[in-house]
Amino acid sequence: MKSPWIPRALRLAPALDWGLRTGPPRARYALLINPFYPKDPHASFGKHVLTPSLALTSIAGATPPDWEVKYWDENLLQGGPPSEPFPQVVGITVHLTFADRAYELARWYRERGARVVLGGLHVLSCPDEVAPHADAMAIGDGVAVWPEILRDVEAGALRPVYRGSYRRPYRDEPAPRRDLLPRRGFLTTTSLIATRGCHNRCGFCYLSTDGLTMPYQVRDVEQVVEEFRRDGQPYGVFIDNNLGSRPEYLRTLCRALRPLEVIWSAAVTIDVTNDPSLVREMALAGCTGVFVGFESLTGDNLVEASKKTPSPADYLRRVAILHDHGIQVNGSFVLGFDHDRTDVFERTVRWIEAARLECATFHILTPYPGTPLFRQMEAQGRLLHRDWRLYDTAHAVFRPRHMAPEELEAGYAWCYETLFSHRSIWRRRPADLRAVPAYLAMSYLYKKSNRVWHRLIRHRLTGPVWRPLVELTRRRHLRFRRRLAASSPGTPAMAATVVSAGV
Ligand code: B12
Ligand code: SF4
Repeated sequence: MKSPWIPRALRLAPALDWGLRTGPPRARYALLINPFYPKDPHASFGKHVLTPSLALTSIAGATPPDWEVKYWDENLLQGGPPSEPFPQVVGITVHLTFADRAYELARWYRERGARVVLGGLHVLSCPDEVAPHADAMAIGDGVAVWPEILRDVEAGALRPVYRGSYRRPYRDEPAPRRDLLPRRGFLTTTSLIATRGCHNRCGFCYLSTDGLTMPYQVRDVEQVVEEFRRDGQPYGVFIDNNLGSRPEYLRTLCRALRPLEVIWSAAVTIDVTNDPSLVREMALAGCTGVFVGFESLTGDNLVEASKKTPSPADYLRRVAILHDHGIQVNGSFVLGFDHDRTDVFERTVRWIEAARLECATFHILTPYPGTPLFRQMEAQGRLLHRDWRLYDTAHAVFRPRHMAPEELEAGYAWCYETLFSHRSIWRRRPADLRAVPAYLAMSYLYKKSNRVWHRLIRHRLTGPVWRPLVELTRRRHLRFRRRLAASSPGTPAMAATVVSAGV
């Protein structure tokens, strides 16, 4: 299969000028960097500027007031990393797929006199690999250790390793510094997080990484509502692993969000539909879309992955409950489990069309280092290599049970190509005709505009381009909510009259 088009700017990180002479480090100035990663040409390029990760803004929130802090995201395509003024400390977040780029940046800044601190998921799972590239590593919760790291830099007493515990009360953490983000650079800067951890422990998930203890905790709903309000955006995205882990908390949160008259989306597991009255609360509070990890339509795959979830046979009915409340569903599917054969691709896409999921994302099963899945694949001699750059869920990095790695990759590409086709977009249109124009606008901007995304990103047009659609959706949703509130619970509401942004 021919590889889809991808511009250079989304494939290669900006070159570093190794000959550049910089000024002396400015005391008490910290630069926080989200490194570049190559984008998957099969998926939407727009997804990377939907909403920012909270890793660095959370660290920034914990920065002592006498320190200056700046945020730099290489994926916003604004050129090479900043060097003027030159930072005393550079904090870099490291995931396995962009670890190489993080190390390159670390070397560049260290050679010029900055102290480099590396943190993030990859530091937790592979500390021995990361250690030589850092002056200090933050393992676990960075918010807990960042102020201490900066104080130690000031005192000239930086230690090589800092361990942050996730056991501290979550509500005590400062709010992330969203004000540091370029507002026009993202569809919305309001990434929110209300809960930490998850009631599941799926064997392939990063939450089951060795050494990661993340007890389930929630922030006070008032804190979350205040963060949403303060950012002043009409649309927010909850990046929690599973916002519905504790249904009663979600209900309380929804009631507190309702007066804001904003719209939002969140990741939940499908068991959020156990209680349709909770789905109704979500809709009344402005939820226009959910990201659901269905993972697989084959029950045996879910059992082997230790995912506690309703039976796939019941998924259609459950999706309809969300749709009946005007909530779009973006389904996430993992391909390449041990019970998957080559028919999995067509079966999954046809099911998505039958369920009329407005959007879906596909992931090739990827054994993240430190997880039970990684240990299993390693013990069975099925890992193909340890080139972390390809552990991006778009490449087969292990030998699947019932197909060749090439077949898995080709099937993955076919799934995206089919799902993003005009035909499939049309097949999945909302049942309510009034919602179709907005659905098509969103779908085409998100799925069919890969030729223009790098320009929108580079010229900081992401926010302005999405804004009218988001505002239109918010207004439609307010009307929808009024009708929903007037209808009695249990009546399928004005089925899918609303289209959510982006997800
Ligand atoms: C927002 C998000 C995105 C955004 C933005 C990504 C980005 N890199 O900017 C988008 C939608 C673009 C995205 C894309 C992808 N994502 Co993503 N994403 C997330 C999500 C939902 C939230 C991240 C977040 O803000 N967490 C909250 C912060 C506070 O936690 P944190 O990042 O762990 O940071 C803490 C510590 O690690 C530490 N820390 C982190 N960095 C630093 C730096 C310093 C200096 C210090 C001191 C400490 C420190 O302190 C922080 C506070 O405690 C997570 C799931 C999750 N809930 O975490 C997945 C997640 C990170 N994504 C994941 C994946 C697989 C992807 C994709 C590959 C999926 C795909 N096929 O498209 C792509 C590629 C992106 C890439 N290569 O990074 C996986 C990563 C798995 C792994 N082991 O690496 C996760 C964990 C989801 C999952 N359940 O599997 N993603
Ligand atoms: S339900 Fe999702 S977040 Fe929770 S453990 Fe499983 S994959 Fe991870």
